[in-house]
Amino acid sequence: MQLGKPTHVPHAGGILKNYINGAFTCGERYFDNINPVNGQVINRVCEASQAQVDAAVQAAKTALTGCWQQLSVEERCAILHRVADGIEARFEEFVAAEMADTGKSLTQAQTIDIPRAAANFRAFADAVKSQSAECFHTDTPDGRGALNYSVNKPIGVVAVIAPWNLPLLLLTWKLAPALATGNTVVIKPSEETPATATLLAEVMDAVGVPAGVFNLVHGFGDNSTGAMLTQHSQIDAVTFTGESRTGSAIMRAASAGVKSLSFELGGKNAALIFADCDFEAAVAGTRRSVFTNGGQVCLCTERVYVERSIFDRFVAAMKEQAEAIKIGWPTELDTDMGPLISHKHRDKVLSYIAAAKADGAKVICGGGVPSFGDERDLGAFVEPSIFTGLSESSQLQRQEVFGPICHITPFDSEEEAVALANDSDYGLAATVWTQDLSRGHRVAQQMDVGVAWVNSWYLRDLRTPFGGIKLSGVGREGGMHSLSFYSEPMNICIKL
Ligand code: NAD
Ligand code: 6OD
Repeated sequence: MQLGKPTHVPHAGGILKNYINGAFTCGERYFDNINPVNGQVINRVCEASQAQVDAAVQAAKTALTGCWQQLSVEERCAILHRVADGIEARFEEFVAAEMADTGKSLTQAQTIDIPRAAANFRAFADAVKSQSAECFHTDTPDGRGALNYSVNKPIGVVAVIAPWNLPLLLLTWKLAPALATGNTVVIKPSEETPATATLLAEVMDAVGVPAGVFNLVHGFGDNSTGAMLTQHSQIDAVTFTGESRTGSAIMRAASAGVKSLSFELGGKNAALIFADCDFEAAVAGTRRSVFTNGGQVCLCTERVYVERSIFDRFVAAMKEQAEAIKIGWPTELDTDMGPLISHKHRDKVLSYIAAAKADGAKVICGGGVPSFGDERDLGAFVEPSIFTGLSESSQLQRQEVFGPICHITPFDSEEEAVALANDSDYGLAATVWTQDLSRGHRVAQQMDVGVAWVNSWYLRDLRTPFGGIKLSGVGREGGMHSLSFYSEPMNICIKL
């Protein structure tokens, strides 16, 4: 992989098409794909019609038994490794497209987003080869017994609906295991980030993924391709990453067909900083967990709880760190943070800042919009912002903001810290900073979340269970958990 400044945004000034049954197709309606750095149109996107969604689903249905399931696991996995190779071969184009759509920094796109997309294909292509089946010997009255065993079958046609924050990473995190286990798919990327999904379709085409196995439809959620997929009678499962409210809407839409569902939803994640932590590591780790991707990662910390004896020192250190974050052109190697995804999202984040101020929050730093004196002033930037002084019932402490923001609150005991962290409608992730190993285990295990990190953040192993509780999700993916969601075990009983 080459690291450097990408110079060319693929399809700039052109059209991003749907990919249905092995062919790139336009349609009647188009929407603009906007660069959030300066508000300029990057390219136009074909919104798929109902007829195109139907065609995509039908193609997937036909390809399911027509070709994909006829391949051996080895053959399917070899194709998925070729997809990973194809992403790596066009690495710079993927990086440039992801940066243009999201405004995320070059460093992040090069070190997290695009490498993880290739890694997702490799991980699940390899994992599926070790998928286990069950086998039991069952006693029978005649004494001869029976052999019960299970075979893993694909669920069928899977709709993969993805968000905009880590577009290709999160799309492929669900797409790769769905394909590895023998399903065929119709994917719908976010309307905010259509580019890398389109490049992925080009890779699928180039490496010989059979027509109909992978289909891409562009569009919006409500009254558009998202809703068409979740309501479609021939879709067997919906795997979704996005807002908790959207998850509820999809659950309602999918209920008529009793479809299998896997949801990764929002978070309001806490960091617990104990006085016995490695102070410098805790500050650096919390800076990362709050501000990575402009706070637009579902795992980002928005609530920081700090033991009172180090509270003032910690707040001062975080202020220094936040003020040192370089906001600017995503293409520059020393840029830490680009804009938010859109002006609409920035308005939402600014409304939380206004509410926090109205609730009496003390602004430690940020709280506004930076000024550059150039075209970036037309972008969707927000300053890294830190607040203190709010009650736990304030809007900022209850609702997911999804921006470069945190609130810091002091605590006096371990019990209080655990209670504060768990007092949330969400339950996705938590971080615990302490050098007391026993406390690390003890506190982590008491967190009401799907994943707790001790002395780190977003350290991922793709074999581990990943998902949330409460409003943060339904089900688990990762390693065997993904294989299990995307397969239906069937029982075969042989009378001996
Ligand atoms: P979103 O829910 O607005 O949109 C996600 C996707 O769903 C998009 O493709 C959108 O077009 C589609 N969609 C919207 N309404 C739909 C409907 N009624 N039917 C079908 N599809 C519909 O989310 P977003 O704004 O793109 O992403 C940000 C949110 O995602 C945040 O809440 C964040 O926490 C969450 N998220 C969670 C995780 C996780 O792993 N838990 C990961 C990433 C993002
Ligand atoms: O790393 C992952 O596998 C994952 N699902 C991350 C989710 C990030 C949310 O924005």
